[in-house]
Amino acid sequence: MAMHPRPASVYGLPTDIGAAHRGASMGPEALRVARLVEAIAKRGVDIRDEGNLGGPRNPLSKPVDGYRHLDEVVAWNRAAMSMSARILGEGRMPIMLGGDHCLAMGSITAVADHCRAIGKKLRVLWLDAHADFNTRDITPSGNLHGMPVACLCGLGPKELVGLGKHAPALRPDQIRQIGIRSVDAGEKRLVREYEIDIYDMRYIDEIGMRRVMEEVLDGVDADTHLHVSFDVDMLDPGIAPGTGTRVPGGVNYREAQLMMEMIADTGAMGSLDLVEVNPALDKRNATAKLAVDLVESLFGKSTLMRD
Ligand SMILES: [Mn+2]
Repeated sequence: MAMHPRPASVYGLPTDIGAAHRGASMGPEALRVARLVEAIAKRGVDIRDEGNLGGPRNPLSKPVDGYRHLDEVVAWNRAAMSMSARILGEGRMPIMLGGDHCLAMGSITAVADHCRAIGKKLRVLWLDAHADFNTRDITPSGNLHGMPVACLCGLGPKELVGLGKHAPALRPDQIRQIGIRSVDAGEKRLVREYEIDIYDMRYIDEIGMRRVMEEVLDGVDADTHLHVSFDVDMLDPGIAPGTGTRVPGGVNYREAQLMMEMIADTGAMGSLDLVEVNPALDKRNATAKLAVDLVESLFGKSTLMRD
């Protein structure tokens, strides 16, 4: 497929409102310090930095009725949804810098509304160590960054399930999860019930990343909007230590590059989340730098000798 780099706009959500550890609130600056915007511009993309949005501070309170910080999470997600919707309305690609992964509810709801309005197919690639399919009844922690996929599929508090113009925002068959290796017991039952398409680490080990990505991208065409929701904890903690919920045995450097290159080859990426970079846990900004390196590949920089 021909590559036309589409214009893009970056914005940051400096909050860790849905997470157990503080620090993901520093993610947007860490990614800018690692020269994210310059790296994308170097790919020939017309890119703007819209700066950071504001929102309620993290009160560090206990869960109430199974949810921690629900009102604050709703406020941040409304901000994300409006900004992503505005950027999509300008014909540009929204790149949301988290922040923790609960913010993908807002960004993806905006994308889902946009695709419905213009009649495009939507596929969401959820790159993560975790399925993020918890609910109030099964969550071990009450942290909303473990619940965004469930909420997007209609399972969750009405304020989040009903963020956008259409609820639920997504059908389970629009989602592909890759890199998964930590799923809570109740969550396992739910993802089976909802038939979420999960490419876990064992499957990646067994059939290899190339075939995994061929399956993940099967059917993607010029009429498909690909949303990439990239939680850096998908990566092996040995190469990406700067994140709050590290799980051993993640995607390695070459596998990650191949994923990004194969996504770039489709020419269909229409929106991107970069979440869970936590500089307080990082080593000399290595995780943000690696994320930027992978984003360059998402925007078509090949590590091979083909171009
Ligand atoms: Mn996640």
